[in-house]
Amino acid sequence: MTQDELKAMVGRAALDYVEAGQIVGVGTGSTVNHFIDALAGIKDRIPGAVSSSEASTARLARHGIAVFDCNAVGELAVYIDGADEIDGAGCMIKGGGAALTREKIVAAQARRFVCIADASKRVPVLGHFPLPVEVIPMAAQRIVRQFAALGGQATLRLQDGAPLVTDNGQHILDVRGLAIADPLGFESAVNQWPGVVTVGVFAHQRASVCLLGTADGVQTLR
Ligand code: ABF
Repeated sequence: MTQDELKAMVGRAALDYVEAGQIVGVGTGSTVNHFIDALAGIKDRIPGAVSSSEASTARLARHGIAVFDCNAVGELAVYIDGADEIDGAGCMIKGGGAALTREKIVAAQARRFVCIADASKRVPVLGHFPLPVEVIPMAAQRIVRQFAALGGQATLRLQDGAPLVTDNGQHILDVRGLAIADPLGFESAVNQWPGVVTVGVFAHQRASVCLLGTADGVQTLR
């Protein structure tokens, strides 16, 4: 099976976690795109979705699925999203698609986080994938130096030769060379650095369930 077929398989499997009559939290990325396409088949069973990015909002809208503002709805039963890495405790690195801030906001609003990913995303220790950190532009170079003090090499993410601008009007640093053995402590510490909008470690909002796409089918990790 190709990586895309594995993503499609877990995207479809995530439908089992969508509760009838409940608004569903929807993440961002190529795996979630498969989930959104599958969700279109059962859209009459749910009032709609809360989305974590402009890209997912546009895809949901194309399928005729209503998209609600976070502030217009209460607690969500479930948030379904992909990850760049996930460890054995359900802690993740996210943000490869630059949507980490809204992803963390919607995840925090949901009772349950269901992570959908192909098997390549499962790692023993987070940090091989460059850690995305959304930052206020004027703080970027000081934050680069703070990561250097921890042994990380942070670089500004570019798009078409210019700094990438997120949906929130901010910049992204990608940090290489970290081995994040204590995701909860690391996330709490970096959250305190002035100018950090969101660190792409999801430990406080870790996955309660992970649907992992493998050659043998969907593996459910809890
Ligand atoms: C989002 O999509 C991100 O947090 C993560 O960067 C990415 C996962 O990528 P994909 O599903 O495209 O492999 O959830």
